[in-house]
Amino acid sequence: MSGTTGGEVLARMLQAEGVEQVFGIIDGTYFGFYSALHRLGIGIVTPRHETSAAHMAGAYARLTGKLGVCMASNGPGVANLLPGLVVEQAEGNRVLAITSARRPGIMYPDRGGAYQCFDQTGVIGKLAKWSTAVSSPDRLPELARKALRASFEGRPGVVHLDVPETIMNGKLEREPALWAPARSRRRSPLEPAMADVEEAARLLRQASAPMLHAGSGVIHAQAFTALARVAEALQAPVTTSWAARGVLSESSPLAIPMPHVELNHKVRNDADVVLILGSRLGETDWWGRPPYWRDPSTQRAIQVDIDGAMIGLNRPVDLGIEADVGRFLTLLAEALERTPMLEAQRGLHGSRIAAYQRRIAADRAGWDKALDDVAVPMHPAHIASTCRAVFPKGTVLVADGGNAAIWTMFHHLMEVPNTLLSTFKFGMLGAGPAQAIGAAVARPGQPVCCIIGDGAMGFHPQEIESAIRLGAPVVFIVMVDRQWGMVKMNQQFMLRPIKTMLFKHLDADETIKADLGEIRWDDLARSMGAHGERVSEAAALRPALERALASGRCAVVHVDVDPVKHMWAPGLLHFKKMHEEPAGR
Ligand SMILES: Cc1ncc(C[n+]2csc(CCOP(=O)(O)OP(=O)(O)O)c2C)c(N)n1
Ligand SMILES: [Mg+2]
Repeated sequence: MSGTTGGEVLARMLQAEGVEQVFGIIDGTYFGFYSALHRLGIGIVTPRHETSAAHMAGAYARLTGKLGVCMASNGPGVANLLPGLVVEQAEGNRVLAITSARRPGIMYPDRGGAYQCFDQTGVIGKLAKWSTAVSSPDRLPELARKALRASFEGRPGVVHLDVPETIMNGKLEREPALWAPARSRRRSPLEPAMADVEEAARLLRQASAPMLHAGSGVIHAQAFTALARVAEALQAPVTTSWAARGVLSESSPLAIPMPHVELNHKVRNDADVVLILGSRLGETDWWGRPPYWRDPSTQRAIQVDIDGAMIGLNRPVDLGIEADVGRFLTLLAEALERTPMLEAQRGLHGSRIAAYQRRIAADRAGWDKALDDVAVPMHPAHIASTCRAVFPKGTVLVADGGNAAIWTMFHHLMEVPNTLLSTFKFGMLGAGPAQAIGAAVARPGQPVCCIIGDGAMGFHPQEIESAIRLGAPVVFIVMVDRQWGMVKMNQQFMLRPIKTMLFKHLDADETIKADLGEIRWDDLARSMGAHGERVSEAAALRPALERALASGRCAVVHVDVDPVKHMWAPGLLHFKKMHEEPAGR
């Protein structure tokens, strides 16, 4: 007997990977694991629902570039973990889920009637990148190495290792040989071929209207500086996926913020050469297809992705490059900077950029007219605008909820890269509180701002107590319209479109189950030890937020918004269109 439990082996392997935090709820079935984490000085961050553990790990991974590890116990714990894993896989965050399982002899396959038991790898295997059950103590290090490799290879996502309670808590026969991470994985990032970098530089330089499109891959590669260098050298506009907003600071004249949806369509149609970076061009990028993007026959596409399976997935490419986006951008920047652009070309690009900037300013002026509305209850446009004035630059913002998230997106400006969290691919109401706490763990000592709908906040309000217990200074701003606002708006158009257009809303008895009762979020917050505020007037919002921030602890600001104005969020027609198959091929 070695005296070492399987759980301890796993904990040591995570320590060797540099894991500093694990998110999850404790259970006897993996005491061997979490007690070893504790002994080794690895933080255990405990939410009050397993799905929160997955979201915390995902947010932490996205903000730090590290591995996000979550854990859950067999049966109910894993069942509760599932929605979080589905979302984190869709969002593409690097999450390793470690779960306990019942003893091997009764679980795979289920003997019938086993307690707290279901086909965990069967279910998670369907939704994750990789999922395997450890079949014997001897194979634990090998399978854990495979899980770690899967975590770091290809598009980030969810990887799952299922470990029977008997292995988690039982002593191993022999002390296992643990390999350092670099002994079973590549050491350096995937380099692009220089010939491809030079070809990309040539195509982009010769373009009359080059553009860059960045997805979350740029965030995972933390390639913000290299991206800015390339955009600058080419004087090329940069569009992004919703999730990658701000990879180029939106204070740059080259940034085309996503809320300017029509302008995004225009830029994507003007461009004759497009460099696609760490993006699949999925549905929220309008599939890279006409009429939202120029026809591929007249627009050349260079696509760079860490995952070869993403290349040419939704739009054909002229030059596909499987490489680390950060390394590619650095080499491309060097190539472009070696031969500076001719003045005449710079002038041409400059006038195109200036025209885009005028459009951005005009859109913004239009949206900001709403800020003149000081009626009570508040116009929802005030909230994100006031947050920008109150929170320090670079504060992580979490946007959750239907129209609450839309209003937030249109009135926020992403000045610092990688400071925005939401579930842009999945639109998962209620992920925000856990993401916000994960962000606070990732950026200790910094406040986090979470703007959330009253429907969404109702999914996981218990995490206010987690924020208090963990000392996470999250300020939750709950937009209270007492309805499932986004869905109600859609419903009104389905039921009585003309009346909706004429009167802006239907009568109370004309909609179906779209209304909610009131929860006093400020009172609820106080009951858990958080700071609470309630505001209905625009002028009172700023001082309330300042008090919330100054409290230095978790705070909840209940903001009453006008329910009708709240329903008329900007850009709704674009999102409706986005759900339809684009006309062009
Ligand atoms: C978990 C989950 N359930 C259901 C939906 C469908 N849905 C999308 S928006 C929405 C209404 C959101 O209401 P609320 O959070 O109050 O935000 P509001 O639109 O009122 O600002 C619903 C139910 C969803 N996106 N996620
Ligand atoms: Mg609502």
